[in-house]
Amino acid sequence: MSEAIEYERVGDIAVLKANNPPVNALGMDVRAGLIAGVERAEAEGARAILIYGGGRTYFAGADIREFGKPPTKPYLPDVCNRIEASPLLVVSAMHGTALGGGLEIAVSTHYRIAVPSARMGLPEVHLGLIPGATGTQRLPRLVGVEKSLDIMTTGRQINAQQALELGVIDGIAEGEPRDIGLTYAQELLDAGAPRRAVSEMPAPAPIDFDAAYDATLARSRGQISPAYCVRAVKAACDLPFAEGVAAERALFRELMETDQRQGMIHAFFSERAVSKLPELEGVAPRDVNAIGVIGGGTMGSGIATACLLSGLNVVLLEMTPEAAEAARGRIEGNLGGAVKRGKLSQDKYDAITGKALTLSTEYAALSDVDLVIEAVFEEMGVKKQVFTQLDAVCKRGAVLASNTSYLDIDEIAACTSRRGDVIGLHFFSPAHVMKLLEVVVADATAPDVVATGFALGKKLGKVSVRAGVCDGFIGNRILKTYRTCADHLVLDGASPYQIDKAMTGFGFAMGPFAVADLAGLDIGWATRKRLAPTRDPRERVPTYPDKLCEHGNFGQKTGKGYYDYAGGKRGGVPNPQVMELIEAERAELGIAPREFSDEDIVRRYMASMVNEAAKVVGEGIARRPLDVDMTLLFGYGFPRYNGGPLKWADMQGLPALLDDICGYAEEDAYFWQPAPLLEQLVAEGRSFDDLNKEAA
Ligand code: 3H9
Repeated sequence: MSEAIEYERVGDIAVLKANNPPVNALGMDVRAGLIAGVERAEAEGARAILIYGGGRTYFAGADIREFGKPPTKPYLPDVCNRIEASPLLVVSAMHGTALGGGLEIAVSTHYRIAVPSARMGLPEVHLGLIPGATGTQRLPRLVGVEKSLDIMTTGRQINAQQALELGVIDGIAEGEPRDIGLTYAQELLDAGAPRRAVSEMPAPAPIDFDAAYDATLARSRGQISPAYCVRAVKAACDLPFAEGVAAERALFRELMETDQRQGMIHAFFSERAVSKLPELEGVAPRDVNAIGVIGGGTMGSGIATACLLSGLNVVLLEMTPEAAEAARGRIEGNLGGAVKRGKLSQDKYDAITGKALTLSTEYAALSDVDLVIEAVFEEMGVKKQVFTQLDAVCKRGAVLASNTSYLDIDEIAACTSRRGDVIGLHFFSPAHVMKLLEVVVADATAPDVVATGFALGKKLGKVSVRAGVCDGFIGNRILKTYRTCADHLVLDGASPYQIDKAMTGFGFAMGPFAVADLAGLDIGWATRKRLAPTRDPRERVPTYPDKLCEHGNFGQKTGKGYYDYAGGKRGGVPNPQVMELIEAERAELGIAPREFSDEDIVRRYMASMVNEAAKVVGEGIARRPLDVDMTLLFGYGFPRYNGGPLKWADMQGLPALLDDICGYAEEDAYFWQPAPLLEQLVAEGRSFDDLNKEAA
């Protein structure tokens, strides 16, 4: 018998305990162990079988690490069917998270009981898949088509109470899973309860599947697996069980071959790998309980909100009592939003605003905080003043962090007497919502300060990425390059609207021009002015966006930018002045506009992003390609199903991308300088993912 499933006999009941930490994933040994356990129970004359998970959870799903490799027997759907086919009474006792294949095993057993904290779901869509172990055939028979489609197409988890109400489980009981399972199984035996097979239940009533398919496809912004769930569930209505299972298997296998599946599984593992850095092994973070935040604008208030929501005490420093009050208003507004969304109770809100938050106008108020984050105006002189003050008032060992989005942290650190304590913690706005945190490590930053940055990120529920110092770090540096590519496309003939459409077609939540309107066009304007004195004369920089700004059109906040937001239209309509300004600039520069297909636009835009990303990795600003991928995914709206720019590049094929870049360089050799790392990988026949694996 496999060690992944432990066998025990308690009276008439055979107990199968999963022993495959950390999450009892249904790898080959577990699958084989389940079948062997059922066979042994039958051979030994047991009357019932109890299945439960050792450690922290029931089965959390198929073993994702096996995906993409040749499947090995016994296959999970066969395991599910074998369990259900047993003449013995089979009971599941669930705790932790019964997800994907785990829930599919559970609904193949005849009765299910769970502890109150148990959660369950079919999250396969988040991996670019559908439930592929009979879940699309069994769950609709159990709870109906609409409810099961909701669970499958969203991948959301339900709690034990909801599962009970839906009929996914039969009971809830407090206690250890083994104990509640044994008690329940014995009760069922004593009551002479019948064996109950979901596959033998009548086929569920159909719905308008064509409409459901179209609606699901439209909702998923280019991701195909949710719509495949609809097709699989339709099979549950149309076909006998066994044929439905075959149809599900065919759809599952089809998805297994897609780039979307590869992209999403890359995202799953990278999201977890991103904060695992060899340099942090064995390095303990410093204790952080009280946080100082300097500056109470949108960013500072967002950072303060994130910290307060995670149970930290915050001292927020502003210049004047009025500004401090305004900051309090912003933070209370953010927290009030969390109460409305059900993320924060009124009691907690009262406690946070009453005690955990202090506002001050005196630096001395920061003398006792463990970590301070400055979020003041992006100007080196201002930052230096702030850090000089912090050096004077903060206690020894306090971490001094800057939220700058591009300034040199080494230079900021140099104005203190404690360079090792200085780090960049770059949040994304709104900081209490956005998941990304760039942890920017300067030359002298001490390892335990880096560890503290990552520990804080974890506490705040962020995806933290290590970045080195350069203008814009990982994310904004790459953004600047693909934005420039978009600007060049506009000068040469595309419209901002066509580019936005092409990039939302690729899967971005918004195109670059709509994003600029949201962020405020004055930001790019200020950056262009800042960089103008040192700009290389070969750089092509359009001037029409400056003209928009000169007329006070800063995007959404002024009602007009690339789009016109008059009439309260959320997405806005194209601002007619924009094309006039563009055409005038093209005429002035003597550019004859040419046609770009949406595909051309995507290809160039992505090539520029990949090329810059390869430079960022090659220069060590990002340690691994996956660090770039997670930055773009969690901070810049990159579609998860494309994995990240460098995973996407691998899937496209690096030689073809490099060829494209070299072709574009014939038009503009300055902008399209191929990244040395990209050239090297192509020459060696390797991929970005090879670099990820080498760094693991
Ligand atoms: C499926 O079931 C398909 C079937 O329908 C059909 C098949 C034919 N496999 O997240 P954590 C690892 S698809 C392998 O940090 P938490 C994870 O990488 C599957 N490994 O813990 C990490 O490793 P490391 C459907 C897995 O407490 C460690 O376990 N199921 C798997 O924050 C701890 O994970 C899912 O999609 C796995 N299935 O969260 C569930 N799951 O320490 C995916 C986790 O080396 N999993 N690992 O970095 C989750 O959502 C969360 O991991 C879970 C625990 C909620 C379970």
